[in-house]
Amino acid sequence: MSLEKNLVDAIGKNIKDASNEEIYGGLLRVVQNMAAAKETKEGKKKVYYISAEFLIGKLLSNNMINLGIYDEVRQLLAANGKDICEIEEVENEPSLGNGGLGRLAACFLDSIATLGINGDGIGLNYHLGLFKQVFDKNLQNETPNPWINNQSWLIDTDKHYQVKFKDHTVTSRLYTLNVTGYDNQTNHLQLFDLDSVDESIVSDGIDFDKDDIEKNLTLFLYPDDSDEKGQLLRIYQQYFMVSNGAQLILDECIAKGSNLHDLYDYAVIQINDTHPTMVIPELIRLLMERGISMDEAIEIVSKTCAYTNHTILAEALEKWPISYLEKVVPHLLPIIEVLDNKVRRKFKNNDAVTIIDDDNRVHMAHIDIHYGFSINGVAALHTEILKNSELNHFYQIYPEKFNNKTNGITFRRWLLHCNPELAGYITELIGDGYKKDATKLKDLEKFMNDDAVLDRLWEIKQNNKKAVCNYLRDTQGLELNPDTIFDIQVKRLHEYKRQQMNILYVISKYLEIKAGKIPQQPVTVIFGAKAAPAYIIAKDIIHTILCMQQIIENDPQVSPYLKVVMVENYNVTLAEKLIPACDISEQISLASKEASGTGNMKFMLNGAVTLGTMDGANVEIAELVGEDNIFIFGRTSDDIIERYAKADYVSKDYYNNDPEIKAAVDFIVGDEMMAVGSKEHLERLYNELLNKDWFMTLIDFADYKEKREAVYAAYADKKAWSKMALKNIANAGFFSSDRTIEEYNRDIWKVEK
Ligand code: 26Q
Repeated sequence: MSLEKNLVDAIGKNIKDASNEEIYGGLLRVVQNMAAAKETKEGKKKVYYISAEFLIGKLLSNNMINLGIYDEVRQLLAANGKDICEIEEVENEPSLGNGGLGRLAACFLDSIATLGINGDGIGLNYHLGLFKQVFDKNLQNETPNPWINNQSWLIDTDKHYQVKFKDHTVTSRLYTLNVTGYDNQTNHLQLFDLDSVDESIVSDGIDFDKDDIEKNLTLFLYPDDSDEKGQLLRIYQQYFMVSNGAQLILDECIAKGSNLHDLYDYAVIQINDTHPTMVIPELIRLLMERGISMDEAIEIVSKTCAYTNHTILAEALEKWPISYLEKVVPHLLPIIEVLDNKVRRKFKNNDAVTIIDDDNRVHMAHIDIHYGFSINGVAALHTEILKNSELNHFYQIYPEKFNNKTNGITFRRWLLHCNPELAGYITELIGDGYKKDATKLKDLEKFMNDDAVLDRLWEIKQNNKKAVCNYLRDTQGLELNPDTIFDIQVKRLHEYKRQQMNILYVISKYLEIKAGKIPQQPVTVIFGAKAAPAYIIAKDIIHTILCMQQIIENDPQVSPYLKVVMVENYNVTLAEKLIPACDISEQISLASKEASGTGNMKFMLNGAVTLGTMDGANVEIAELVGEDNIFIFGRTSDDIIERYAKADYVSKDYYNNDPEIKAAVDFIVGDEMMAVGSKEHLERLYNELLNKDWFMTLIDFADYKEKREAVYAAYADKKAWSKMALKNIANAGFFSSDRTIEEYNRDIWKVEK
C-alpha cells in the first residue's frame, strides 16, 4: 500500500481536510507500524544501557528520517498545502534528561539500532520530566512540563514487576518506546512507571509532597534534592529503576536459555554514571534469591556490568549515607557491606578505595569500579585525568579496566534533521556515503579553495540564522538581526562552564561601546541554559544575563552593535534550531572540568568555529581541525589541577590587578543593574566572584577577551571564515556516535551483530 494511502487511512480523512493535530496523529500511527515491522531479531547477547536520563527530543521527524520516509512525507504534505514544520510543532518534547549525559544516552540508542546491535535502554518514565523554565522579573521560575498526552509514542507493554522498598512493595508498569535505527532495525527504550503517580499533588511551581512515594515516584526528573527528603526520593527512583531493570534483564536472559550462571554471555549492562549503580547489589540479591551463592553471584555480576564516568566534580559523585539507604532499601545493605568487606580484606589500609567511608557514606562509583569489568571516561583528556588523578588509586589496582570512549553525537538528528540544507549540499558535493560512514565528510576538504562552495556555505548559514530569527520571534517574541555574528553558549548552567565569564565579557564590551569604542562587527550573544532549582549561584548568573539583556535592549547607543539574549526553556528542540545558525561556539569551561561536552561537536558539525579552552573533547576537536581553525585560550588542565592542589588561586588579585575585570565585576552591583535587577541576587554573585570564585572565572578572563576579539576580527574575512567552517565540518566525522558505539561494542560489549 502506498504511504499516502496508509496515511489517509490512519488519519481517517483526506490530508488537506485534516488539522495539524490529526495529521500528526496519523503520522504517529504510520510510523509506529513501520517501526514495529522492523523489530530486532534478538541474538544471544544483548546490551542494556541503564540511565536515569534519556533526553530523546521529539520523535516524529527523527523516526521518519530513520525509516527513510521523511522526504516523501514532506512532499506529500506540501502537495496538500501542509507544512511539515507545523506538524512537528504539535509534538511535545519529552524532557527526560538534564543535559549532556541524557542526550548522550539518546544518541547512543540511535547508533546502537543503526549499527544493528541488539540493545535496549532502561530508564524511568517521568510524567512531568525536567521542569519547564519560565522567566519572570529577570529570574528563572520552574513549572511542570507535562509531555504525555493521548498522542504519545509510549506503548503500554502491560508488563509489571514487584519492587520492594523498606515498608511496602509497589507494582510497576513498563512502557516502551521504539528506537528506530537509520535504515536498520528497531530497538527499544524501556521506561518504568508506577500507576499510582498523581500529577495533582503538584502545587506552586514544582513543589509537591515528598513523603508520598506512591504518588510522586516517577513524577519529576531529579526533584530538588537539596534536602533529605529530596535525596531519599532520588534513592527511591534509582532503586525502582534498577530493580525493574534487573528483573527484566534476568527474565529476558532466562527466556533465551541462560541458566544465570552464564548471565554475562547473555547480557552486558552499561551503567551510565553512578545513578544506576544499585543494579549491582540488586542483581546479586536476585541471583541469590534464585539459589546462587553470594560469592558466585558477585562474580557473575562483576563480569556483566561496566561503568561510564561523566564527571570529575567531587560534588556530583554520589555518596549516599547508609542511614538513607536503610530507610529505602535495607535489604541491599548486607550486600553492600559484604562488597565493602571484600575490598577491605583485599586492599588493606587503602582507605581511598573502600566502598563505605568513615562517615558511613556509600561511594557509588567505588562499587562500580570494584564490581564492574570496565571503567571508561568520555574524552581522551578526561580519561587521562581519571587515571592520573581523580581515580588514580583505582587505576593502580585495576589498570586493565580503564579505557577511553570519546563521546559522539548522532548525525541523523544533528545534521540530517536539524540542517537539511547543509546536509543536502554535502550530498551534492560528495554523495551520501557520509550518512552511514561519517569519516567520508573528510572528502569535503577538496573544496577548501573552491569559492562557489565557500559562498554557498555562507549562504546556508545565513538562511539558518534567518530561520531561527523567525522562530524566536514567533515563539518567544525575541527580535534578532541575522546580519550579525551569532555567538552562542547553550548548555546547563554551571559555574564550571563559566557562563559568568561570557557575561562579564558582554559587560566589558558594553562599557567599551559606552566609552565610544564602536566594534567593527555587530554581535548577537545568545545564551540558553536551565539552572538546577536549588543551585542558587547558577540562578544569580541567569539573573545577571537577563538584566544585561534588558539594559542593552533599552540602550540605543549600544544595541546596534551588541545584543544579548537568553532563550527561555532551552531544550533539544531549541538546540536543533540554534546550532545550525551558529557562527561562534562558546566552549569555555575551566580546563579539566568538562568531561567531554557534546554540544561542541554539534556546533562543529554544523560549521561553527569553536572559541574554547583545552578541555574535554575540545582538545580532540583542536587536534582534528588544527590550530588555525579553532580559537583556543586559557590555562591548561595541568595548570588548573596544580592550582587546586596548591589552593593558591585568589580571585581578588585578578580583580585588583586588571582594571577591565574590576570595571566589569563592579558593574554587576552598579546603578544600571540595580535599576533593573534584584540586589540580593546581584550582590551574591558579586561577592562570590570576589571572595570565592571556585571555578576560577577571572583566571582566564583577559586571555578570553583577547581571543574573542580575534574571532570577531576573523569573521570579517568571509572567505577565510567559510574555509574554517568547512574544515570543521569535514573533520567532524570522528564525532559520530556510530564510531563511539563501534568502540564500546568492540572493547566492552562484544555483542555480535
Ligand atoms: C548527582 C547527585 C545528585 C543529584 C544529581 C546528580 C547528577 C545529575 C546529573 C549528577 C550529574 C548529572 C549529569 C551529568 C552530565 O550531564 N554530565 C555530562 O555528561 C556528558 C556526556 O558524557 C559530557 O559531555 C559532559 O562533559 C558532562 O558534564
